[in-house]
Amino acid sequence: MLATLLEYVQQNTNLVNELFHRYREKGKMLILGSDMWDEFDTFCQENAGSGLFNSPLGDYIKNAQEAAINVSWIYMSVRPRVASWLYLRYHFEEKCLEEIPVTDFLAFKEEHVTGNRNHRILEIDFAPFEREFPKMNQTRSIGHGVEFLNRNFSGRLGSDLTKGEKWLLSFLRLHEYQGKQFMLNGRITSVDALRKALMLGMDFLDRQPEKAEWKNVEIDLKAMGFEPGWGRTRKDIHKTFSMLADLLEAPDHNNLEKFIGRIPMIFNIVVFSPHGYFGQENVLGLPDTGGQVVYILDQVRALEKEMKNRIYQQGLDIVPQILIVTRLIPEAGDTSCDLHEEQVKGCENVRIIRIPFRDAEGEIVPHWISRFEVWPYIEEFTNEAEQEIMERLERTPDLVIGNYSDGNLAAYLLAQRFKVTQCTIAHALEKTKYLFSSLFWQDMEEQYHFSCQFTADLIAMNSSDFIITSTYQEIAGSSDVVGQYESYGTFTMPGLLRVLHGVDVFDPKFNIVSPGADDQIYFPYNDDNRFTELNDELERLIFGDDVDNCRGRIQDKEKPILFSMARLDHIKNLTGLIEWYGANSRLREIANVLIVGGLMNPEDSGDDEEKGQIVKMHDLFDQFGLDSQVRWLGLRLGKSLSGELYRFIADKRGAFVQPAFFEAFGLTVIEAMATGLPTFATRHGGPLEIIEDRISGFHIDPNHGDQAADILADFFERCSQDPDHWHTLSKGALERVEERYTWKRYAQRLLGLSCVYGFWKFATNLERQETGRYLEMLYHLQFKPLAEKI
Ligand code: UDP
Ligand code: LCN
Repeated sequence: MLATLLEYVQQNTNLVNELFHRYREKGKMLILGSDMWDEFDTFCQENAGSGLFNSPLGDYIKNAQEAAINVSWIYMSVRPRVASWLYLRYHFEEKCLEEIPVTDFLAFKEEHVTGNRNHRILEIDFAPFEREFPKMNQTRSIGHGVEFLNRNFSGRLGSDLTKGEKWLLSFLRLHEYQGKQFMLNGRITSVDALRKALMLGMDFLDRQPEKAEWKNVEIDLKAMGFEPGWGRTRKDIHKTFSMLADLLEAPDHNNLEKFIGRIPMIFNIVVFSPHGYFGQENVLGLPDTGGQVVYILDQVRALEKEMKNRIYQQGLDIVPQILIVTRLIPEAGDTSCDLHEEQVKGCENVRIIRIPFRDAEGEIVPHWISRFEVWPYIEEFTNEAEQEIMERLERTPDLVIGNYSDGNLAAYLLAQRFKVTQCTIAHALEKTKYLFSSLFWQDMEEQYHFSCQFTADLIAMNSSDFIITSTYQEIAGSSDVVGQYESYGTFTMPGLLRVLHGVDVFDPKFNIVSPGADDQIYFPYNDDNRFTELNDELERLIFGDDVDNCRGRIQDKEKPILFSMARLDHIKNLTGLIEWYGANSRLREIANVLIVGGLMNPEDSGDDEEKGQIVKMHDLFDQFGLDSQVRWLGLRLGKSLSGELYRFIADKRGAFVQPAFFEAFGLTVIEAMATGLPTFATRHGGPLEIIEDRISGFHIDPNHGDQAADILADFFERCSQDPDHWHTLSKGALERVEERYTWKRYAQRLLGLSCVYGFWKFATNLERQETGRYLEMLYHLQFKPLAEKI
């Protein structure tokens, strides 16, 4: 408790002052929480017996996130618990510690960067708009927004039955498709009439033959006021009637969610994913092109299947449609990104629509551009998309899903125009990937344009009706790591804006809906239906000498293989893995390495970061003499080949390593695990949650490569003595994926959420108008001028 801390500081003035002086003596303007803790630890050892280590101050320093220091003051931010923050300052001469408002903390940090005391800056604060809005308050509820919302909403229905029932009634009248009315017709004009009609309807259905379907009872039910959409079979229609009758009698949150989930609402979906190369083949591994593409293609397949299933059960004959809207790149190399339209394989009615980026003169931008540079193009791109969407769907979509910061901004623009439900998916928020990305944004502006990106993120997060995340940590981190969304709660970009309440992780719009791995491709290594026809090709790629774009020739084919596959970005740290391996003789003795990613020649790459990694990789091969133990393939493998590759490595009792400095989620991690390959993955980001350490894989720390290499060496040494060890980990990985990461569950949940949040949007739209207006200003007055500057 804060009072205990303040009391402790008062009673131990000298000791505390000495400690804070130590921080000042470090001579840094900003100190990270981890460095504060290390210094504190040393100080406590020097002052053994002072009791400081276990004191209230110790608790706060342990949870300190950062400190800013000048000659007189030290200002600190502390995160005592997940998603809970407080700000303190200490005066060196007056020796007093006090709590301060967040604005003061941010202003103090700004002063460090700008050097001036003018604290007048645009302050962004969404809190006043949310005052009336229900919020969760338990950290374990974070990411389970829909459950909370349903409880809250059924409470509202219960407390003001007349109003709630009227909402339901008018909501049920909304649904139609191409002029065909669903659920209710004009005969039912009041809630009482609805109640009576439901009774009559159920009595009538009870008298119908077991096998009766909607078409057999349609005429009678229509006469009572019902239209299609209640169900295909007699049983289903009866069930939906009874659910509504129960709701009208006594609202209950489980029942509400189930009932709303049965209403036919989602027939057409638009999915935005503008940046990178969005294609079905030959794109994975290209710059800015990785998991997001895989995720969306698997997502739409699963969604179409589930939509068809639901529509069928609702008794309707509508063919659902999904449009993926991405960027058209005329200079598309050997990809199909120069095609205007493509059918998605394995789907009936899912298309990729490509819209070009146009410069200020309206000319099409011909080449790939980095995801950090897309901002000036998004508005026009969305305008053109709007026309294309209307031409194809001939109506507004029922749901717009945004992906990554640019796609989410496009989704905001379109959903706002069409007044439809908006879903946000971040995939990977850049803010936490780069140290001090907001405080020192100006130093990174030329390369990253975070001024645009973080503003766009704030707009999308606050405009969307619901946000889907792959893990809990993506929202609120863990006890010692700040969540990706949480980092948008409070931050400052000196000279640009100061965010007091940017996004609230307790907002019920957050829902964890984890993706899966395509089970047609990533299935267990001991399955009967292996792609055996690919064996020779894999043998050649891994061991052969007639392969283009590769380096290294593995000599000892009997050793297990340590496999990693990623884009050759700095953050993926493939070069780090090679360095750990090169320097660890135990590991080199017991295993070989296979790397898939990137290109062989830096000149072939158009991406500076990739070029740097290619050069570094070659240097490491030379430095450690790795050519007989490491194979590096600078190739883009097709999906089937990469699926079979994981299994090939598993056959040889190898393992998969994901060594990234940070990984938002990590599809390769669940792909590897789904094939039964023991997996070692970074503890920074999603894999920390995906893997249970030493049960379904291993956590490794990319900042302590020597330890990571030892963990790997220990594993292989133990497996060579006890082969069961490998099997235990393999089984653990398979079970984990089966239990948590499947696309079927994903699609069911996403569609359920779309219905509930659609209802919620309908019921509370008026309450959210102010936020909408505020966002519009943020977009036009802040975002657009910044984007135009790029
Ligand atoms: N991938 C691939 N070839 C490559 C690199 C990646 O097929 O050279 C695939 C990989 O199988 C996975 C996706 O691209 O499906 C990468 O997703 P992940 O979430 O691991 O990382 P991201 O690239 O999105 O950061
Ligand atoms: C982007 C990333 O960086 C990965 O961590 C995710 O797995 C991928 O998107 C899919 O969401």
